[in-house]
Amino acid sequence: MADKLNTADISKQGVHILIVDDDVTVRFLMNEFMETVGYQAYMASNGEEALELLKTNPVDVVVTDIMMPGMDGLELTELIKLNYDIEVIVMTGYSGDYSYEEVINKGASDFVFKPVRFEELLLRLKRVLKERYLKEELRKLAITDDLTTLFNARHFYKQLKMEVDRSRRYKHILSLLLIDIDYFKSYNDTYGHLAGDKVLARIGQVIQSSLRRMDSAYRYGGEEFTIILPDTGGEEAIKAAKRISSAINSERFKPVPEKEIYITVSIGIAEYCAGEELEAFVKRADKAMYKSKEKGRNRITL
Ligand code: GH3
Ligand code: MG
Ligand code: MG
Ligand code: MG
Repeated sequence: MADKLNTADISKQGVHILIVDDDVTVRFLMNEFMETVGYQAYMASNGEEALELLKTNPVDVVVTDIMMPGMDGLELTELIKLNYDIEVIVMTGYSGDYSYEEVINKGASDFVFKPVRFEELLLRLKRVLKERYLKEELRKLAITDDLTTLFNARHFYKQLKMEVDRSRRYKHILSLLLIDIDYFKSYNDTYGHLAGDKVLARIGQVIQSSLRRMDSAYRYGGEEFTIILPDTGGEEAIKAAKRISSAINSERFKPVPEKEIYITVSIGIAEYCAGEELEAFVKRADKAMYKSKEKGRNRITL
């Protein structure tokens, strides 16, 4: 973790800062400072211009003046926090017109007094960037399955709900794959749980690399995986299932030096039916998967 933080700190080309101030001198001095430090900087002379810039540019942190003609820094902060995942640092005068509390309540991560001491701003910026990085890591951790690095089951239900809603609203087709490893208990019993874990991890990678760009894969349970296939009907889903199944089949595992083992999977497919409940949709994929088991395993059932 510590290593990664340092790397994040060092790779400054990746950091994009937007400076918003109606004072042209402040704007240009700040811009020069950011570029000296190694950050990529953009400039805007008011809130409206800043919002326009944000529409087309990737920005990590906005450093905004508070007193500006038109939209003030507080309103800008509020709008940014409402619409983007961007951090805001507010620059305020000593006049006392705005309080620290007000600034933070609008969603700003920090504030600095004007005239700005660059060393102080840099320290605050670094802290905000570090928190942003940690927040992102935490978000990823919460949706990732450790062993396979696929998404986890919690994220599966969230994404499936989103796709089902989208499918209902726009009448898009949608398919779901449920994949279960065949005779996995006997693999564990013969070669041990750790060897089994290695298989799961590799199968996770194989599944991930067999996906099309819009598809997403999840570890649904112990040795069960799901794949959401947006804009995909049953027949297309069969093709995807065949591709994944044969990619898994061609892997060779060596739990002990003298053995080479291949793994098969049973797959169930369901195409979303208009009006169907989420649970019923998943259940149909599960039923189809059990049909594949009944028919002798290493099968695909729609
Ligand atoms: P089937 O062909 O009917 O699917 O047989 P199976 O043995 O694969 O199925 P079953 O549902 O009876 O057992 C699943 C097994 O998967 C149980 C357990 O040994 C194994 N398993 C589940 N989660 C994990 C895991 O995280 N790591 C390892 N190594 N094994 C797991
Ligand atoms: Mg001003
Ligand atoms: Mg199972
Ligand atoms: Mg199984």
